[in-house]
Amino acid sequence: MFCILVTLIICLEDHFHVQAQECRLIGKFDLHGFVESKDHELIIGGLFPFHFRTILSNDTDMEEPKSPKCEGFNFRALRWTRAMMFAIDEINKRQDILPKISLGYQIFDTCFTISKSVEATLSFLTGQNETHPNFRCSAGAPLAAVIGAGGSALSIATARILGLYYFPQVGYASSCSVLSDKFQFPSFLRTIPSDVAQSKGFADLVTYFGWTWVGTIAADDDYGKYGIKVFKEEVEKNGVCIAFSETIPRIYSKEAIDGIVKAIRQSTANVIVIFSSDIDLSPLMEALAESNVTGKTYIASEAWTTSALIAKPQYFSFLGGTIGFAIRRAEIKGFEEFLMDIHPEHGTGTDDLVYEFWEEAFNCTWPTQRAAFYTNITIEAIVAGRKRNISPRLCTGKEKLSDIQNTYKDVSELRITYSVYKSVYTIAHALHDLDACVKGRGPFPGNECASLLDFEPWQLMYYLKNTIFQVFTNESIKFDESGDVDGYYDILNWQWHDNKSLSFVKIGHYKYLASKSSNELRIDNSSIFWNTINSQPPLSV
Ligand code: TCR
Repeated sequence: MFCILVTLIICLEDHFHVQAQECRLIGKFDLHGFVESKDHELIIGGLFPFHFRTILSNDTDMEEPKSPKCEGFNFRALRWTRAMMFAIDEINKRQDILPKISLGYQIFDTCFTISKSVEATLSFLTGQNETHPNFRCSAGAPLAAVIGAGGSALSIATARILGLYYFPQVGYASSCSVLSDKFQFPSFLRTIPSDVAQSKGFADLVTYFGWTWVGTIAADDDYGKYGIKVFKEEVEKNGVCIAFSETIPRIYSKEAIDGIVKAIRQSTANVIVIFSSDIDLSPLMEALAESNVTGKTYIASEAWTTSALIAKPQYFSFLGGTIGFAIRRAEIKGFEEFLMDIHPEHGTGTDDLVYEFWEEAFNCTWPTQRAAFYTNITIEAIVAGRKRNISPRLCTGKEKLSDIQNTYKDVSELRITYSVYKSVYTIAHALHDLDACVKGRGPFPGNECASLLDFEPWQLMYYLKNTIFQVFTNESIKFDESGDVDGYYDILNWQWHDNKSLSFVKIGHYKYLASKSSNELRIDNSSIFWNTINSQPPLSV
């Protein structure tokens, strides 16, 4: 992009007889992603964390820096991505939304890191790779809007760039309260409620049970820090005191984790509020499992309430009885079949994510990728640019998804997945409204309309902000002036059945309407499982 810009500036400058400078390409992105834009008229961009982290490399100043590779396959994110594809498919088949055009997608892996998300955003805007659409030059399919980027820290970084162009971005999981600030993030909307609602809900919950002495733990990112900040402000109004306030480090540190375990053990507070993503939280849970700290009740923020990374049987002795907030859930008809219809050899052939999925899910190695590493039991190697452990077993391609348990195909708690689905529909409805504009009665200067295949990003923004629609659940979706939806949460309680399985039992709900400043907490006390000696609500005073 810079190169093109510089060239343009040079042209202009030349015109004014200023001396031209030379321009050259610096650095190259290395993005993991895929695109399905053939024969489509408009593209929707997507950002998903297919991997949990980037691999730390010891870069030196002696060679050209490279974009890091990623590791740790995230099955849940693949399910979210498939929800985006599913929704696009559905819209393309429907006659009542955008009947005249078909949508495609372009999706990148954020690896749960800011740097990768920013790389991908720049790619969206510049279309650096030839096969990628470039919304600035309308050859090929233009990019209409972007969905993502997962965690708030990533969305904040990408929204700052997209905001410069007023380029529409719809978040499906970024709930941090700062994203409501339209001075900073003018082109950001989301289908997940702002955490202001959740933090207020936690405060109401704590007050409801009469707890006045609680501990807090936050992930070291915008989500954790702002979530706990608002929670503290709210509870302090009600006279609740904070017993301790810990932060989970971003980069694993045994001392820091042990310090948190110690704080939990030594504190007399029996109720602990944790605002963190499941990924950041898992080392702490691992340490708690080893330390035998019991008798505490945890309040879970939405990001780990139903996570398979945390809701493990081996954690139940100390995590049973957890109470968590969860965003709306839906059963999406046809989605399970769509999820099951995945195979490395049935795709476009270029999509190594599906190969990686298959290898991770079945703990085998795809023959063509493995060839060079035939003999060792597990060797760390670079396979298709990825550093990972290689299984000695070869995949046959005949493995059956129906034979295994896997987070990817688990459709029992479609919440963020449903939010992704709604994000796609938000964009489709806005595009549809844009197209329905009646000539001479449009909202733009001179009563102009925008044209579906050649609009400016801000023109779509207008329609996004004003769109109101219903999805199959009869949920009605509309955005307030901050780009936020109403806050609604199911309140779930972790219960154990027959010593075998864990279930998330709905024990109530919380509603918060920012516009009306109204909130409603409903709890059915009798259905709660408390992990205390007398099975009564814990005392934390
Ligand atoms: N908001 C978090 C990220 C997040 C998440 C999740 C990540 C949410 N829910 C579920 C993984 C799974 C809620 C944020 O950073 O804003």
